[in-house]
Amino acid sequence: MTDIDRAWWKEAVVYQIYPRSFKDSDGDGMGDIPGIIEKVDYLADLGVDCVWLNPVYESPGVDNGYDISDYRAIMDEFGTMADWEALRDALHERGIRLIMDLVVNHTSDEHAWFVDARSATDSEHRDYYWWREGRDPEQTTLDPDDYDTPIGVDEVPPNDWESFFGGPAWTYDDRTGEWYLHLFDERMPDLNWETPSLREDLFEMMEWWLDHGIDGFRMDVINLISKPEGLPDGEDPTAIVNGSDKFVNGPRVHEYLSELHDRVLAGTDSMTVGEMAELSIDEAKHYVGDDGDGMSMVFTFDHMRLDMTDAGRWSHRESSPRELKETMTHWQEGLADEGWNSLFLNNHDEPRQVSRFGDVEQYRRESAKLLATLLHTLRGTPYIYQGEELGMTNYPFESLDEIRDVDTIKNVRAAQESGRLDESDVMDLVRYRTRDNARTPMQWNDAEHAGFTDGDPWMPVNPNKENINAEDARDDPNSIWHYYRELIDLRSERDVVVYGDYELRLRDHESLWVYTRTLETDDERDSLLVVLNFASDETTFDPPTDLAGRDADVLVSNYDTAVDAVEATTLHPWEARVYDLH
Ligand code: TEU
Repeated sequence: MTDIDRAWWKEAVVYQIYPRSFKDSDGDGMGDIPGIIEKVDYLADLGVDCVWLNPVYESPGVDNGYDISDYRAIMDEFGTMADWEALRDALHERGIRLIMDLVVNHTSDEHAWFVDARSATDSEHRDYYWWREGRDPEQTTLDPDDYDTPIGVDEVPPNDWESFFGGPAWTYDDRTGEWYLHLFDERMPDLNWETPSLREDLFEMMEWWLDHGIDGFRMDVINLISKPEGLPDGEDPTAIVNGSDKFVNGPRVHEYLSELHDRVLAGTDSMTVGEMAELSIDEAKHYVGDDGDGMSMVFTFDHMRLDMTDAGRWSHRESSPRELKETMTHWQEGLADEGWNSLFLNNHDEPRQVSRFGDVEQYRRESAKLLATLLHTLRGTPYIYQGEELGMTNYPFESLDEIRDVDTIKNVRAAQESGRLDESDVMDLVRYRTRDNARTPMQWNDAEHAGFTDGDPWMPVNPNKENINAEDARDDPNSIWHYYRELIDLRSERDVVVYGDYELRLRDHESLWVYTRTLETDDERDSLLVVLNFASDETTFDPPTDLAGRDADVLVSNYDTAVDAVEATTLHPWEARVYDLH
């Protein structure tokens, strides 16, 4: 018997919008907020419950909006505050909530705080950021030639940390002769959460957005906000970037986030999802568990690292469906009793899921549907990244000139300079990995520029818009789009999809992923069986003995299937079945 601990954000399906690439309304080639408003009925038809909007704040656009110069203003290219309010209302009128991206590990270097901070060592906002004197190279193992300092400055940075975008995490600023910290681009300085007035300013900014009627926050790299005392050099040579063993889940992170929760979120019905690279289950519970910081759920990335070697993101190894099953099961089991998972296989930072985990060559439609079945029947909140519901694929990039993403450009340059990448494999890796795969324009129809814009799109449109686009998908009852609708409907009809326990079956099978979801309440026991054939070949499914022969019918499948019991069968390539167990 279970008391269901209900929450709207557990029951919701979230749709992620990357505004730059969703819909352009004014022909400048870049998506905008009025463009999103044109498409709110599309979202309502799909049946999603919540939109997560990637950053739309004022920004010079070094990292497509993750470099914010004013938290309380909308970027000109995206529209005005009045447009944003109209979007909020259009969504709310259709029963769709809205969560905003919260980027508070860093700002843009054009933010007024940083402009003031860098003006003098005793400026009012100096301590909103991390400033340190450089070190004498003689006293370190660092080579001064690796750093960009003016002639006459013979210094190396305060420590050896590296930026996620490649190169050092420190930049020398000749106005005051000190270095500032940036875990991402040098134009994205890290905020110093140790400064109480900074925290106060950030909390007020969050309240301001809640007062504007938003329903929660997606918290960007939120487990990086606390840096350790003394800013020590990294010690772990296998760390994802040098120093991450020191600044990920730093010493005061829970203190800050509890304060944020008590001060801003407590008593509101808003949701928070924390983006957290490098997280163990025990650590996750400190954020989302019963005695945690009150965060609703976490985005974790173990399953996004399976196809990398120890060399990190700019490497590639083949990973197997079984590894994916084991990794995601580890999180399903780990947060079974406390905490809550978010379910995703792609987002604006990752390649397209069907290209990465499915078979785009032979079984694009079938494998896209199988991946959808997985995400919508595991325990947790499913996220749909724009275009995923169409089975959009990676883009056939041919040269680095086509790449816009600062992360790809800088990391590739750094890897080439250090000799880690030879020219022959650069483009293979870029095509496979670049974040720009996710950022090509949404494919609305088969017209020029896929109906995304009347102007020149800021990123090229995938030529497969001819047969992968929203208009065709909506006309075809057998499309991936309609299949997503079915899964979303199933979630809203059956509590077991949201709240049921997950139990993995046939654990050792190489290509079948089989699990039950079971919900016991006072008056009933509801069970589903999910069977997924992660292979481009037919595969025999022998049900576990306790389920064999059980009366059942198939609720959702990507092939035509009618059964009245769970029986041994040969599954088609990428076949997915959700059985209703009677
Ligand atoms: O991403 C954080 C992050 O660490 C990665 O997912 C990132 O894309 C990659 O590791 C870079 O090396 C978040 C945002 O989602 C991303 O778009 C931003 O670029 C980044 O933070 C900085 O704000």
